[in-house]
Amino acid sequence: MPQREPAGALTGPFAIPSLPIAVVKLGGSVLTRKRESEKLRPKVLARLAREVAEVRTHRIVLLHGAGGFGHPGAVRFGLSLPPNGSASPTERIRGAAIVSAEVRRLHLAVLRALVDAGARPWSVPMATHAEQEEGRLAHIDLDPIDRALAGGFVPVSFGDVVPDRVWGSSILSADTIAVELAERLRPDRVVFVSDVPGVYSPGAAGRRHVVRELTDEVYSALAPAPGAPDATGGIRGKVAAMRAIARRGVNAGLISGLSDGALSRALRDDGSTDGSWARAESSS
Ligand code: IP8
Repeated sequence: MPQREPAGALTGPFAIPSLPIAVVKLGGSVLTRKRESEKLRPKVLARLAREVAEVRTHRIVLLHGAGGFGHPGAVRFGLSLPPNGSASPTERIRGAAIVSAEVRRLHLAVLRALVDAGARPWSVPMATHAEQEEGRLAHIDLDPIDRALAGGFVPVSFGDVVPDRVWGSSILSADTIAVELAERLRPDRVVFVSDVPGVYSPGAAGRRHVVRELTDEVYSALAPAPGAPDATGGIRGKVAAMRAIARRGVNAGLISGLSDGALSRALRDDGSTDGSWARAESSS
């Protein structure tokens, strides 16, 4: 599928080589200890930032999740749900402000790690470029991502609390941003970096194995996951996003960021040595 050139691409000495685009989402589960509030994994973050900085085959658009900096608060204040009687509007607004501030602490740590690794990150917070309606994306302006790419930066966005026309505010997952980017930028792959080596086969407790190919059948068989607080659907939500990306004609992979070099491998060649992949479907 032909890639779209960023609008307003620079010319002359600032012209950026037209490499293919890859969207990479660093999951909150790998950057943080998701069950504990606001606990970064600094060594993992530094290594993943290096793997991103060393990419020479693609222009990277980077996303990251909220992990322990966003999900516990989002669940506590019910920000993925309609406002209800249990929290007053003022409490919900205060909750949104707290979660928004905490997620930005993680975002700053990601930007710092990328700068330290020699990359050129450019922050694009979607709270000022997106709007939701009853927890679903209603509008997103991806021009700032285009402009950052055209300027030679690595645009970096993240799952966030965003304005909601009906609920006041709600949660926008970076997985949803990834689906929108697949549609808009036509990257040659979207790589989700997680704390697991792939999607485990549904129902195979005890002798779990990683499913290599993520089909609609695999998705249907996945049960909603218990465990760490997750405001945006956990592994099932991620597989839904990967299937949506594949339907847009783009390969989507899920790999482990705890395994040294797996991200670099996922960006090389056809990228599918590790993890689980939803294969691009030919779009008509
Ligand atoms: O971790 C969730 O984003 P995700 C954003 O990409 C918040 O699903 C604030 C919980």
